[in-house]
Amino acid sequence: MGNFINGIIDKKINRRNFLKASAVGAASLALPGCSSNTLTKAGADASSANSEEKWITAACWHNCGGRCLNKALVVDGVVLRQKTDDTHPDSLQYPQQRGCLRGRSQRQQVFGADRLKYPMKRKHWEPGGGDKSLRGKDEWVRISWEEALDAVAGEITRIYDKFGPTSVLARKGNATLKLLRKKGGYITIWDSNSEGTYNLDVKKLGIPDQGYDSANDRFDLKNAETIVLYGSNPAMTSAGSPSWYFMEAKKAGTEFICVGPAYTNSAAVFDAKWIHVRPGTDTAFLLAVAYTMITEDDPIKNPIIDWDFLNRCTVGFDAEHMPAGAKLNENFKDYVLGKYDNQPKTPEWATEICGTPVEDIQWYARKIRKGRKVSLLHGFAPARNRNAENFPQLFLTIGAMGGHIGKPGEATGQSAHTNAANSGPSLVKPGSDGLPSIPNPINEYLMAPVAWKSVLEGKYNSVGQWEFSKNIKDLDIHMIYWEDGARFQTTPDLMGGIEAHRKVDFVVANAQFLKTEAKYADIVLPVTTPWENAGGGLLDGNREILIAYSQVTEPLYEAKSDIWIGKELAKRLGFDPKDFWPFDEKQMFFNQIASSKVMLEDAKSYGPLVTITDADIKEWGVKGKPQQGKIVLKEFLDKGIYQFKRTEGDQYGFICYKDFVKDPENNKLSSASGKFEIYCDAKADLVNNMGFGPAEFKPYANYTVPVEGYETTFDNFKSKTKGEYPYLIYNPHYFRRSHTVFDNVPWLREAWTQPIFISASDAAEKGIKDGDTVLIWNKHGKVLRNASVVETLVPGVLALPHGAWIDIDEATGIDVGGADNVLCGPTVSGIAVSGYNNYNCNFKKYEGKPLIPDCNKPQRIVDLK
Ligand SMILES: Nc1nc2c(c(=O)[nH]1)N[C@H]1C(S)=C(S)[C@@H](COP(=O)(O)OP(=O)(O)OC[C@H]3O[C@@H](n4cnc5c(=O)[nH]c(N)nc54)[C@H](O)[C@@H]3O)O[C@H]1N2
Ligand SMILES: Nc1nc2c(c(=O)[nH]1)N[C@H]1C(S)=C(S)[C@@H](COP(=O)(O)OP(=O)(O)OC[C@H]3O[C@@H](n4cnc5c(=O)[nH]c(N)nc54)[C@H](O)[C@@H]3O)O[C@H]1N2
Ligand SMILES: [Mo]
Repeated sequence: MGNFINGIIDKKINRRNFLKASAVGAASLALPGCSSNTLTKAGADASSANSEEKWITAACWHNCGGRCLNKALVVDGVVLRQKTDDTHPDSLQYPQQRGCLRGRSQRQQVFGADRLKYPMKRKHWEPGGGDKSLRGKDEWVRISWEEALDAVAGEITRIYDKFGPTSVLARKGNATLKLLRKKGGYITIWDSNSEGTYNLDVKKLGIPDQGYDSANDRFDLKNAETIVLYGSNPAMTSAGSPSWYFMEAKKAGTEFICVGPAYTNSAAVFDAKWIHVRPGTDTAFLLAVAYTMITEDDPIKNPIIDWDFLNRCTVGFDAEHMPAGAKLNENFKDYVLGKYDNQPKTPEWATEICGTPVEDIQWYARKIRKGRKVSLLHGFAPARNRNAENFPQLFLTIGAMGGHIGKPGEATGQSAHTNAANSGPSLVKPGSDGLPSIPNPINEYLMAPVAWKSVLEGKYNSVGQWEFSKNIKDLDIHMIYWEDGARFQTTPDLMGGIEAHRKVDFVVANAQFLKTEAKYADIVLPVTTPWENAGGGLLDGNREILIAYSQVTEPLYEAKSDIWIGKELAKRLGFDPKDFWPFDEKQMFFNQIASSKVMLEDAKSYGPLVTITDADIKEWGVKGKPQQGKIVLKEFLDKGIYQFKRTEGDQYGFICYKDFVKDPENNKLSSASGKFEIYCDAKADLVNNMGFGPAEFKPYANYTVPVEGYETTFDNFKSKTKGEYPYLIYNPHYFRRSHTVFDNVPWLREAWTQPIFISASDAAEKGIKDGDTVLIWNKHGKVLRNASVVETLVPGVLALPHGAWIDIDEATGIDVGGADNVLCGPTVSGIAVSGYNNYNCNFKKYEGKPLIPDCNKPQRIVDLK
């Protein structure tokens, strides 16, 4: 039986495969820009005495929820080995920033056989499009940079002249896209991605922007009797030290509860009690928790609700606490008790939806009662669902009912990504490169899940960003420019996206690999990775660190930086590159370092981080002024990191909302009332006015049936007749990759498969065994994956790891890569959230040709004609 931790079926890293993979890595080192005897050096003579050896801090730049120190051993220009943080001894107070297998495999990514070597165009492309239906399946032809840049500039000019800036769609990137902004701008895509419905301007509820840093810092964890990890899986999704911090609390006696559809790695590591909740049904679960708290509470005999907290710090809980000027004469408590819809939100009502046993709902409600020290920590996964618009407010409401806010050991807030287990303002902050900012003059957004539908239909709902009101406009996209990111692959409705890509006149991508954006483009411009970039750069991560990386290798093959491409295109578009890049990369890096900040002893203000002397400025040949900081420039670059020294009990500890909870009148929150808004007209108006979904969101957290979610797996929910797509499916973020990055790396493919996780009972019903090839499909698309049959998943729910590269078999139309967004479609409601975790599907054992293991599948390497 497979296991949920890594989906390993029967695949072990064997010595033969390891050597094979290493050989690919070594062979790929024989590149222009590296010394000619690279292969011999890498293969046989690594420790030769007269070689020049140097450990260089190498960027580990991915959006993986960690930020670790990565060093590369460079011998005569060749990377031989990697290591991680050994700049100081490891301790809990002052931990090393250690990398994971992904970071440690990075040389297989940077020097991968799949790196794009030359500018290229698809064979049947011609200005205006050529045969557009061939996008994604045409042959590639090598072209010169001259030809590529002329062609791209030609199409940009033609399309802007003929159709204007609103005919251009672009997303993510700050080099070549600057030119498009100067040309008049472009329409972009707005995506709720990481934070889901925490993007609905939760400041109006009194929560910090997007919910970030709303819990306490790491030294406070063990003050909790109970830590709830709510839809959060730091052991998989927050690399670095967060799991260690939680483990210390565990050792100190803190009990852990994990809430969600799977018994996660984190639940296993912290030996948590697992509360089963189907994905996308948290509102039902939490309403029943509220019902239990309300009906069991007796201020004298059985105090569960913290009435003092509700009185002082919130508005809208009940009829006695309504905010001034409330538009609706309804309150949360009476809603929960069923006063308005004759449906009390009992555990028996909820269990039909969320699947949580009644006694577990009650157990949870009693656990988080007033007076116990409870930290309620949420990830954003429960907010990445259709109809999860009430999750932020409801999670807050429950925390407030128990009074678990703003005290040692008590928190109600976010714990995920780089600030998992450790909330608080940054103690060290990266500076700015000092380049002039060139804003996009067009303030138009396609909402991500319906972006491709909009392109195909020629109409979109222009709600703006933070303006939010329905406004249908015409849309006529002629060109797509992909610079950074993988925003075609990572946006819902990939199949619609392919159609949209085959409709427009021109698609261009800057790319390191044949990422999906490049695969479906007409012209692909090969770009460098941060290991090749002249100058170097800074990377921030958790609140205590700032990493400074340097160039590890010369640019590979003909790859160029995005900035170089930007400058070359600028000339061809009649702009002066100096207007965009008035100085070089070295000066940019210097500016970043010089303007980096560190928190001062008063634990409020910031001062310069790095000490810079006149001699440094001279040596670098840059413009700047000397300054006094906390670390000298050379040491910063040699170590590659500045790590703020914390000690327990220091002045940098953080208890979110502490001042507010002590004295609400003099420390108002961001909401209109200055308090936590359990009733908030602004929230309801904002969600309902966007025009994406049924206007049924109330000013308090109410239950709404999702447009796609658990209920829609039935034809008839009342009689429990299942529908055409009777399963829920969600996308855990996954060890093998950072989103789409590393998907092609052989070592990581061996370490982790890309399975479909299926519960043992569902698999048994369908006669599916571990490792069988399974077809998963819905009305949006079809994918094939091998089954990993697990006991750790709620029945009726499948888990498809996020980020695998789409790989359409053109004969069958089936994606054999297992891409999440083939199945996650354009169904929207509310704020048009990207609902990655509650869509519907069906599955069966595949009768066609079985899949070969990913690690035996050829990498996506371009065969240039
Ligand atoms: N290895 C790796 N790490 C990553 C990333 C990556 O791609 N790979 N991506 C990074 C990024 S950008 C982000 S945003 C974070 C995401 O970090 P997380 O949000 O922690 O990651 P997820 O795996 O989406 O969700 C965590 C767990 O929540 C549970 N869950 C899913 N849906 C629901 C739901 O509807 N309700 C409840 N109660 N629980 C649910 C599942 O058990 C899931 O395993 O990860 C970061 N870290
Ligand atoms: N179905 C589904 N979809 C999801 C999610 C989900 O859970 N389910 N999760 C969502 C979340 S939380 C997030 S944060 C997004 C992430 O979405 P993206 O940000 O689109 O994903 P990444 O794979 O991190 O994109 C990195 C890409 O940028 C390229 N790149 C890196 N550096 C450079 C550079 O210097 N120049 C250029 N030109 N390119 C560069 C890399 O090669 C890689 O292709 O995905 C979202 N999409
Ligand atoms: Mo994310």
